[in-house]
Amino acid sequence: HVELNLPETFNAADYFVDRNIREGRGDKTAVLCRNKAFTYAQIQEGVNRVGNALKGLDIEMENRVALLLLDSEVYPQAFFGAIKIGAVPICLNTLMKSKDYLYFLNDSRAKALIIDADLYEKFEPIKDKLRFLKHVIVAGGETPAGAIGFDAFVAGASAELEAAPTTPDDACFWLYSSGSTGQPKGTIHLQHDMVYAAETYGKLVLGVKEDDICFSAAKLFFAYGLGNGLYFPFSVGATSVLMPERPVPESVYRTIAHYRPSLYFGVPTLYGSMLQDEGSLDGVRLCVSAGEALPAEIFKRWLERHGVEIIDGIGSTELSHIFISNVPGKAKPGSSGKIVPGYDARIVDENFQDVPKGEVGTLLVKGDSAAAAYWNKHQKTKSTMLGDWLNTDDKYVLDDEGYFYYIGRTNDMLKVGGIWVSPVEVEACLIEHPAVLECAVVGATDDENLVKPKAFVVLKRGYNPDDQLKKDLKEYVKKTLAHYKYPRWIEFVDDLPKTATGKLKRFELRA
Ligand code: 3UK
Repeated sequence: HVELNLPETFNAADYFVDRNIREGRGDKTAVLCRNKAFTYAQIQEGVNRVGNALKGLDIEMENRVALLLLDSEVYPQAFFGAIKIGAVPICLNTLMKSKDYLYFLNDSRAKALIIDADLYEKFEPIKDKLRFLKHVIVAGGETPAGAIGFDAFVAGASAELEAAPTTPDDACFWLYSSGSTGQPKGTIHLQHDMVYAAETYGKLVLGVKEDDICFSAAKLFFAYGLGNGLYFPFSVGATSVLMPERPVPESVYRTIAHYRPSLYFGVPTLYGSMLQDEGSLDGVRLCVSAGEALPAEIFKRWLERHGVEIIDGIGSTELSHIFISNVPGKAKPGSSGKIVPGYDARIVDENFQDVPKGEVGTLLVKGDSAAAAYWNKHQKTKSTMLGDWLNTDDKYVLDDEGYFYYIGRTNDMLKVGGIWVSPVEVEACLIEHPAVLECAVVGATDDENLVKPKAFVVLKRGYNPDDQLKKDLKEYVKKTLAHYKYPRWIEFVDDLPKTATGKLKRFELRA
């Protein structure tokens, strides 16, 4: 356990933003984005203006403010602006569809939404179905009728703001977690959680320092990206490169060449595709991977080509960030590494008894960056947050040297490009297609040994099992669900393997 000794009145925006100014780093570059540099003093001014402007809309302590934003200098201002007045920002995944946002906004009862103009078209179709949302603030582009323009919103507000008198244990921000089937769960993080993750993984594993430049291809809406691109650099007055574009090899290599970051954060799928593309890593001292297991092969090829290690570590939305990790110089390819100082782990059987060393079991983790609860999901909260311990629903095995190896999930959920995909959701979508009688979705591995969804489909009578239909089915899922969820392979079958009681035998399809 790492002691934080935070004062009784504590506000994370004061800690991550104002403290940098108090400690003399006001002129240091906090954010680099679209060829512009923003100092800590400028970010602080933006934070204060956003906070005051939200207050002007009657946003009070504990009210939720949803953020649907691309990575840019607006993000830290909106995020910490809300936190500074004691309101609670919710970082929403920008890759989802309108109906997902309808759920997030109604489930959370967010009072205000700060949305990027480029994403507004996803909000438009649901705007009359929102039961609690009162204000929509649009950043960049044109301001649609009925919305408030972000620039005017902040320009009209004071640049002076004192932090709300929150405590270390007050709600600070939410993320939606989808690590089990069923609806995503609003995961409530407290004011001290980011501090704990920064003091442990951030400082003790990454060794993040004031002169570092962090660049996370994983976006800020992802718990992983939020640490990498925001609160790790801000915890020490370092610089963050924020890239609004889609993270593909071309944009990532270009951004690295342009800003020469010292720390680079990606997910395995992106490392795999970057290996197939031109580009160099000059200036990068360390690469980090999380979100899903990094295949040993990618680690080796990367080291060979770029001369830099990729440090794989496992984190979760519930724990805020990484709690088991490799460390620079001692990475074991194919392993998630060792427990991060400040955290504890156990591998247990179904009765929560520790398994003998070398045997597979469920991973429980303990650490002070864990979420307090899931919003409105009491049963899920109780089955996941077991007092000090948190059930990750991951299967792990420990070797003699204390390295943890990822074996798989205890449920059927898939990690695709580092993001959750529920096979049940993809099946429910496919079954709505007129040609589909029955279907089952499981994870299959691609050439790079990374997991992608695969669908087994039983067709209704009269439909031809040809390539055109495969294409149609893929397109159908793409346009209905978030793009990354579509099945990369479709196999037509005559029937699906079932138990005597009619339950789908997914494990047979996986084999
Ligand atoms: C899986 C991994 C093997 C694992 C995350 C870093 O991924 C993050 O959060 P999510 O809530 O998912 C958590 C689950 O993803 N996983 C993550 N990393 C690894 N499996 N090796 C890995 N290195 O199933 C875990 O339970 O989306 C990652 C930091 C913060 C995060 N939130």
